[in-house]
Amino acid sequence: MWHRAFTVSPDTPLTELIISFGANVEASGGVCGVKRHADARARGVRRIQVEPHLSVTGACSAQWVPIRPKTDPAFLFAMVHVALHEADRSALDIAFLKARTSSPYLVAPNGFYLRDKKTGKPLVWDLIAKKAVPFDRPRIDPALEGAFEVSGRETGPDDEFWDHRNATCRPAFDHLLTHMCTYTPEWAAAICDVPADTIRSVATRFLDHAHIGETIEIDGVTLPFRPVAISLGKTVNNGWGGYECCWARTLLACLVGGLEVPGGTLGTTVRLNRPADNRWSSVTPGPDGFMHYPMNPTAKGEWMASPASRHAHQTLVPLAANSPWSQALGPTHLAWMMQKQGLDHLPEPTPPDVWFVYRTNPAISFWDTGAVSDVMADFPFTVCFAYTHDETNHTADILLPECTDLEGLQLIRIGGSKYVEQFWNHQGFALRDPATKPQGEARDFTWIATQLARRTGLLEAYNAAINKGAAGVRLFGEGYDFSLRTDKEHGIEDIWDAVCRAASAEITDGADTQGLDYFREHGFRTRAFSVLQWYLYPALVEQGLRFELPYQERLLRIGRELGARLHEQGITWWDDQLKEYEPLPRWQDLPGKWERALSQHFDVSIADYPFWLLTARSMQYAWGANAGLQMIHEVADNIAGHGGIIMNPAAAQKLGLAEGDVVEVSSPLGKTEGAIVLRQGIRPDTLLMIGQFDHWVTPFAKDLKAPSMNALTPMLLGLSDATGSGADLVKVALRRIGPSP
Ligand SMILES: Nc1nc2c(c(=O)[nH]1)N[C@H]1C(S)=C(S)[C@@H](COP(=O)(O)OP(=O)(O)OC[C@H]3O[C@@H](n4cnc5c(=O)[nH]c(N)nc54)[C@H](O)[C@@H]3O)O[C@H]1N2
Ligand SMILES: Nc1nc2c(c(=O)[nH]1)N[C@H]1C(S)=C(S)[C@@H](COP(=O)(O)OP(=O)(O)OC[C@H]3O[C@@H](n4cnc5c(=O)[nH]c(N)nc54)[C@H](O)[C@@H]3O)O[C@H]1N2
Ligand SMILES: [Mo]
Repeated sequence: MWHRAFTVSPDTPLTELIISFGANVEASGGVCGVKRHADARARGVRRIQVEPHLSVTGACSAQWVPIRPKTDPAFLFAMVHVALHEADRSALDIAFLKARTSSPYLVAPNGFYLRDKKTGKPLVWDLIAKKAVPFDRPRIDPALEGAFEVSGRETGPDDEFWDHRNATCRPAFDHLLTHMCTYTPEWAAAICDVPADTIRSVATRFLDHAHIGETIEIDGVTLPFRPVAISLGKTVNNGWGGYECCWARTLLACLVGGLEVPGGTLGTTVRLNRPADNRWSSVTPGPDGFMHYPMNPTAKGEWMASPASRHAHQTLVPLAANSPWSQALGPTHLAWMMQKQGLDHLPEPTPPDVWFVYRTNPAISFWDTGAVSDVMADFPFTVCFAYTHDETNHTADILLPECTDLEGLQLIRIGGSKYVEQFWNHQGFALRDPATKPQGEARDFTWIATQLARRTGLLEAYNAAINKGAAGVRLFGEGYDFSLRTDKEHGIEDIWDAVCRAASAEITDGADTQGLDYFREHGFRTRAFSVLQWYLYPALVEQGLRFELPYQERLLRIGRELGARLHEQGITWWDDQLKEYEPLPRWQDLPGKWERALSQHFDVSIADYPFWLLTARSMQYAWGANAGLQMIHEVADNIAGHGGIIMNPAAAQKLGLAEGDVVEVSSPLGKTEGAIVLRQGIRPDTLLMIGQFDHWVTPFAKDLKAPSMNALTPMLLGLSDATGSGADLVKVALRRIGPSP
């Protein structure tokens, strides 16, 4: 829920209704996603696509709801309102709310849970004994609604506490009821530019399809069956508003008991809550009956005052945790911004002595690509792995020509429940075996890595890391050991042969140990993976754990602590972000937040920039990576939406613009140009540029003259939310500069 990325998926094979807020799965879901959704449609699933432009996903959905950009939280809050204040309580899964969420926990006067003085456990009001008892007391019936006179201890940030005697406290669920009271469909209609009836009917359908009380048998185990799910796309779950959307999406799932159960909303890849091999093993007990989450410390003396990364992710974002993945989270743009100007009370920024670049092209893909390119051009020493000339490796001191995917050797883990829309009945390994000889001087990545290790004197550590599993499989286990000798250099095939043997052993519990030859002959090797493991619910029940919804007490506490730590250090530039640490999020004027940030920073009148500019994935393009392939261009050209700036015909007519006209699109930051593509499937106040183009070096792609929003989208502290994320959208103006060529 908290880190807002793509680790959530509907249980597409079983669900009946998917409400998608800008999740463009028919373009972005990969082969599996597209197949799963096609199969689901054949089964009669209904998908409602809520987004400002009609994506290919919207085009093959049952309904398209053209919402105003960045107003999704209002729509979702109104759905919560309908569930709580318009529907009968029997539409909700009360048993799930009582046992699997924080709904019954009593909230004390300062906003933290009321706790048992002796054990520190949160208290609930037991309707049977008519008194407050610890949440985990057996055979109780905890109240969800009402106000109760209770005594106990409330624990705030930094070990602050308050003892209460006969204080009036209400359960978290009751606080939720009050909190959502004013967020009616009529209220949301004005914000989202969507009729109240449409919002109400989407909410009602969601409740109607939830099948409260029904069960389904999965691998011999009876589980709840709740075939409704909500998915969020990358412009919705990122940037300001992301917290509100993720909270409301996950809360709606909880209200109908549809979180981590068949048909409902599921997590996928484990990124932060280690170990990552299996979702069940990431479920361990944390405080107060909730799952453990490896929050970065915010307590006095434990908080990381001096950041270990250039974007200070552990310092600024407790939720980023500290797994190998965590560096990719947090406000990564701060690292680029600070190269130009440091931030008060953080260490003086320094450029990297050596910058390694692998499979990324930020000179095209990042925000404010002009500024990013300037910064990288100044780096003292840049090394790029490369298979083609591109805009980022253009500034490299050394290029290491690397095999493409068809030329290199690698054993890859497959199956299980890894990645969005990827849930399998099997798991195991597949071999990527060279289909052709490398071109020119290109070398296999394994060879390059081994040489770098040897020539830098890191060979022993490098081999030891491979033995420990750095190549994807640990080379030793019970009854087998294919560890490489650490003191010598190993060949590409020797390394992968050992990995293949360990993989065979891992998958057969040590019975088989065939190597590379086996995989060359068979291609892959798998074993059964129980569908039961798609769902966390059984693991939660077994350990008696809950989801911390609706009320985010932990977030409130760490937010206060983080604020205290930052202020002790004199840092006030993160104050806006600190406000996001609310136990129950409130609506804030998000479109206005963008408009204010842009007009203040660039000192412009935002009325001069009347359009929202958005972006969307193209199924044919893998980011900007294959934009250099003629064949991809040919295929993409057959799909509507490519090659220009998507605009609504009515809006174009007002400006005297026609299909194919070349226009200049300018934001307060910068300009680009392209041809107008007229489509009814976009709001009149919105423009869209598909993908990430603007190439000026990459062969072939540079001749496409396809526009990108990235030169127009600024990196602004004010547009970074508390997790450091931002969204790909900006306000722009249009000016005709020529007729269609
Ligand atoms: N306009 C716009 N910009 C966006 C987005 C958007 O929707 N619109 N989306 C954003 C998002 S969510 C993301 S994740 C980023 C992604 O942006 P990036 O991470 O920059 O991804 P790519 O453009 O795919 O860059 C991959 C680079 O790796 C190279 N490459 C590919 N395969 C290999 C290989 O086997 N070996 C080597 N050595 N190199 C290889 C390719 O040539 C390419 O230059 O873009 C962001 N930027
Ligand atoms: N073929 C292919 N697949 C990919 C990728 C790829 O490059 N190529 N990249 C992968 C990666 S890294 C990522 S991050 C994912 C991204 O996958 P998605 O999250 O599906 O992202 P997009 O396709 O960019 O989705 C953009 C959609 O969001 C809508 N949108 C924009 N702003 C708003 C808003 O304010 N509210 C609402 N409701 N909708 C809005 C747009 O109309 C558009 O339809 O795709 C992954 N899959
Ligand atoms: Mo992404």
